[in-house]
Amino acid sequence: MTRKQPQTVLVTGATAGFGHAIALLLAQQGYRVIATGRRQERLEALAAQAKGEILPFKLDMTDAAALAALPQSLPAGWQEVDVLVNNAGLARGLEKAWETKLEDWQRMIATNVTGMVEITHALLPGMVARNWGHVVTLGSTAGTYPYPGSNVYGATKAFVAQFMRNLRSDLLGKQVRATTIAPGLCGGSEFSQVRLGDATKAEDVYKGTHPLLPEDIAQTVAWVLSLPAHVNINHVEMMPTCQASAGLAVDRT
Ligand code: NDP
Ligand code: 8X3
Repeated sequence: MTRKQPQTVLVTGATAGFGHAIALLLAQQGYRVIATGRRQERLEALAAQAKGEILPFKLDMTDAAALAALPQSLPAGWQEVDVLVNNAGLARGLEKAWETKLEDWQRMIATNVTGMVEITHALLPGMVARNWGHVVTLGSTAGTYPYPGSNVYGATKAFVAQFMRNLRSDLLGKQVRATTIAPGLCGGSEFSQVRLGDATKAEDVYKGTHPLLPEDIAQTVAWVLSLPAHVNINHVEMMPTCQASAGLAVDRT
């Protein structure tokens, strides 16, 4: 199977962190990139900065009507999306389950689960009809390894991992690939600031560590896309060398 060139990629959450780095790298590599997010001015700045073609397209992942209107709402010439990078997402809070705000749980589910499946539902039929495509979704080590305060965030990422495995099952026999990328500790993005709502606390998360960086995630996305069309990377779990699973906890009180 020969690739159509250039490929059109839609990246969600391209205004910051991973999505920003993914959009820049893919544009530099010759992909036509549709960069989405809520902060329009950031999308414009990204397009201006890119060494390649980036279309800024404002999109709120909690706006079901806007997601359902895809791909027809994209400008002419941009409606055949070959690659969807489901990156937009967030964590809110690190409290124990009974101390959390319900609205934080609702927002994580609305963005990481509902928005992600709705945009996939909108774009996947075109890929299948053209028999060409790739869906790459950002999971997390939090979807596999439990930790205190992860409660709903980790559960949304477990949903991502299983949804993507199930997509692979449905896509058997189609030239449409499905990949989860599940990173661990990653700095250089707004993730901890959004989660904790406090710049100092967010900085402390990475103190004394050498975390993954958004560019590492971007390179991983570029790698899974670049492989020959018959190769599907199902799931990539990645951590910095300063991080590892530390076993089960025991209460000795
Ligand atoms: P950032 O906070 O830096 O970026 C998140 C992006 O998601 C922003 O561009 C933001 O855009 C977008 N976003 C959030 N809510 C919405 C919404 N309602 N509609 C549209 N866009 C939205 O986080 P990261 O880059 O670190 O995280 C990216 C993904 O990677 C997330 O899914 C996260 O869960 C996952 N991840 C992060 C890890 C980390 O340690 N950083 C590790 C493992 C996974 P805007 O606000 O402009 O709308
Ligand atoms: C982000 C990684 O460990 O903060 O998904 O949950 S973690």
